[in-house]
Amino acid sequence: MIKIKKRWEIPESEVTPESLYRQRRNFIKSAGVAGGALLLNSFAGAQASYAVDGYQKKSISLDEEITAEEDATSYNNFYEFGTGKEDPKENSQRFRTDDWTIQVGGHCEKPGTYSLEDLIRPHALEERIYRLRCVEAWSMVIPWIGVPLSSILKTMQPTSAAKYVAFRTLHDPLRMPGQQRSVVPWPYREGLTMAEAMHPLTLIAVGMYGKTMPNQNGAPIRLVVPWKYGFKSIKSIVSIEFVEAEPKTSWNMILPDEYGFYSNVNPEVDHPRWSQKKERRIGDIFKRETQMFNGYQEEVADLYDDLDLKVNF
Ligand SMILES: Nc1nc2c(c(=O)[nH]1)N[C@H]1C(S)=C(S)[C@@H](COP(=O)(O)O)O[C@H]1N2
Ligand SMILES: [Mo]
Repeated sequence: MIKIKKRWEIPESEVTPESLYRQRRNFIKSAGVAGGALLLNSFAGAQASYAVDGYQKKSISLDEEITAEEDATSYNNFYEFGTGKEDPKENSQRFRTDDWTIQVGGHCEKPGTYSLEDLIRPHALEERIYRLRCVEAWSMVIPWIGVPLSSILKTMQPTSAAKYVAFRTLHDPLRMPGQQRSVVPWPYREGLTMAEAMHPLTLIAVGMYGKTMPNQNGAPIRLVVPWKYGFKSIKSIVSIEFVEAEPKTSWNMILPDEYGFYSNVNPEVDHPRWSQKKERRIGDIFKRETQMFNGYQEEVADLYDDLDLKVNF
């Protein structure tokens, strides 16, 4: 069988060597309690999030600078922890993600309650450097660590009745103080068509910048759909459901004229209140042109061959 190399694959030589990450693990272990932050990445004890430990680097060659980690972890949208850009970092630090489980249901052969370990461990972790383009016309370039959503969904054996995948975030106003106000009909929900969910670019992320996912970025497990506006990349997922009809999505429920189900990055379709032609890369002064499908046109355009993207915005 001839394996066609995808644009986002890079040579095997860049795979984190086994010995290197073993060393790193030993270092982390010996760092002990003093290395509080590092301990997040260790396997020891009840883990607060998924331990990122060795991964293969794959990315579409982006000749763009990676956004400063400090920016990507302190300028966030995560309304469960407040609506200001700096709120999620400030308000999520005590959020505990121990014993996280994900409910899988709907049209599949393997429904049930999955622990984070059960869900992720069977798959190889990959690093993917993706652009993330917020509907608010700013963007970042982030090295995510995760697993293609398709690998995970396949193990759940969706049936032919599954046409869409619906996702939900945790709803727990005591742990997520932003949910004490009804800015969003909680829980936050998102959805993809089956074809979008199974697309090789669609990632379930458990880490970024070589580390376990920070709380403010959607710990312990979030979606990353790089060709869609950022709000499709739902954080802190607790439910995955295979459904027949197009699922309700939070932003479409709030403002249906402004946010459609598809929400593909599209410089030709303006938001009713602002243009989508340009974006500001966080860290830059000047704006840059927004690219169709956020630059992933070559990979994803065929998913939408039969759709009018002005109607299905
Ligand atoms: N549960 C949940 N997921 C969410 C959001 C949210 O408010 N709640 N905000 C979305 C928006 S608008 C964007 S742009 C991205 C931001 O991800 P980042 O903070 O990691 O950059 O998360 C998305 N996922
Ligand atoms: Mo966003």
